Amino acid sequence: MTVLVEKHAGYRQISLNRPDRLNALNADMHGALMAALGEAETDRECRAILLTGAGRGFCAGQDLADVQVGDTGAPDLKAVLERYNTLVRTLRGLAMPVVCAVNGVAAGAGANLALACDIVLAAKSASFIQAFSRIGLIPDCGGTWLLPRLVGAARARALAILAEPLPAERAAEWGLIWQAVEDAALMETAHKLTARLATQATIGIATTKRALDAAETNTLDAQLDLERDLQHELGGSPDYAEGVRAFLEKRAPNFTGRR
Ligand code: LHQ
Repeated sequence: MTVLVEKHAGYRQISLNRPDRLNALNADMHGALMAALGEAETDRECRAILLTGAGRGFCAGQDLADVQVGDTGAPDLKAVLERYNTLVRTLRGLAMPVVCAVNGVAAGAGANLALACDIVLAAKSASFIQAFSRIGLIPDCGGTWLLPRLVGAARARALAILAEPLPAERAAEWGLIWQAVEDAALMETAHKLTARLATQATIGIATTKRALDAAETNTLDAQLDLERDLQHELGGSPDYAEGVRAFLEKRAPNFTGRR
């Protein structure tokens, strides 16, 4: 099984599982990961996802043995990239928060899949490598879009061109990720965070994700209108009513995450 799924109360842990290849992605893993995300989305009890890797690495990107340049001519990278693009769009568009626990090296597409998640934690021994330039490619999986937005133009360029490993602690200092955590504490921290998110106002969080992504291309004017409209929608949600009631009654809210 190239992807493992564990069900927890309110959320699912999805683990990339080709540890002897540092969880490099092949066609089978793509299919399994898409299926796991699809199943999580249709499970009404699932309100958050925790993505991580089995073994010592998070994900070494594309399995390069799968896209070798052989006697039959150049491989069809367009077709391969279509699969990645679908994966990134799906991850980004999930109507629930996605926590990524980067347990070891995250290289190439593996790094950018992690960065496409909503909240990224990394073990202090982990590192992020925009490995693409080492093999004559550009950062894909949204890397050229995400990197400058997360760390600014100067750092994005150097990361993309130099392909040097960026240690987790520096990644956190630079704002590439949310937090670097002691190795031994990574999974416990990630589980606690995901379990907490699974009890929150899921539709509100999903809408926040949508609004933040839309802001990347909107003017302030357009964004103000969008915020007004989305807030209006949320104003009719059971979780908003419960949140306000709980505040006024000085108790913890009991969100359902449902429309
Ligand atoms: C691997 C891989 C790997 C196969 C480690 N493939 N076996 C999209 C579309 C189309 C085309 C191409 O690309 C893309 C997007 C991309 O992701 S491009 C970037 C692809 N990834 C890379 O270039 C990273 C390649 N890996 C590495 O540079 C190193 O493995 C890193 C720096 C990640 C880790 O280094 P080490 O900790 O020293 O581990 P290692 O290199 O010894 O790897 C362990 C094993 O895993 C090893 O196999 P072996 O049989 O010798 O034990 C590697 O060959 C294998 N492996 N990455 N991407």
